[in-house]
Amino acid sequence: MIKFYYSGAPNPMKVALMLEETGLPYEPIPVDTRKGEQHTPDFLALNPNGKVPVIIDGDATVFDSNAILLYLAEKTGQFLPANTPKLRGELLSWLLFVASGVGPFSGQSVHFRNYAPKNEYAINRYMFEAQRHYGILDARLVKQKYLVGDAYGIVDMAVWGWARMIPNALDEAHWAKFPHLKRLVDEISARPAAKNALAIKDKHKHAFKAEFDEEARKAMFRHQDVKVA
Ligand SMILES: N[C@@H](CCC(=O)N[C@@H](CS)C(=O)NCC(=O)O)C(=O)O
Repeated sequence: MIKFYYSGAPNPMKVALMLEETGLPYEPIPVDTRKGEQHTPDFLALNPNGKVPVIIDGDATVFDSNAILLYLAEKTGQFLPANTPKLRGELLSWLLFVASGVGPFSGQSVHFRNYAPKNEYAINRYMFEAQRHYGILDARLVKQKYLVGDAYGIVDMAVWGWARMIPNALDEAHWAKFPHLKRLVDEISARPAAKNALAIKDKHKHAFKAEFDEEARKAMFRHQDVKVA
């Protein structure tokens, strides 16, 4: 049974989607990042980066959401394009584009728009970059139904994790700029696996802290208490 360390945030949710899509048996284990559970020695032994998601599968411990997607796809042989050099190249390029661009810029955009002291320069930079990345995905989806190959796969799942949060990273009105991406996100959100992924915490009665109070800020924004610059 795979152990799945998770919260309801975008990166764990894309892995939840993949676990549900594959039908692999898994045990979800809540990590309440607003209470600082990601910084305990036991959790850091699984992921020294102190973030969710993580999975344990037998003697394999895998952290970082896109690595986990690829691991599970290779384990099951599902949600991967045909194993040709052309499609393998596209898979790696687009998966890492999501990992290194879409996720981090969206995350910083959410942070500066919603949590940081108001800084117009930072807000504009991260919204610009998030919007630019989503525009690249949208342009690709004009030409093809899914991001890699001709079938739904792990890159689509990786994008779903973040793109469904576009109203947070940009704002609701920005959806109008990405009609093809919206079509993909809506299609995935309608799948039973996506509904099950988003319902894990209710199904298992996992109560995550709802308030974003001082404890949560200290757990998640540790730079506030450390002078680096
Ligand atoms: N590159 C990592 C990023 C993971 C990440 O940022 N996870 C967030 C939730 S989406 C988290 O654990 N935040 C808690 C914290 O930063 O303290 C991945 O893709 O898994």
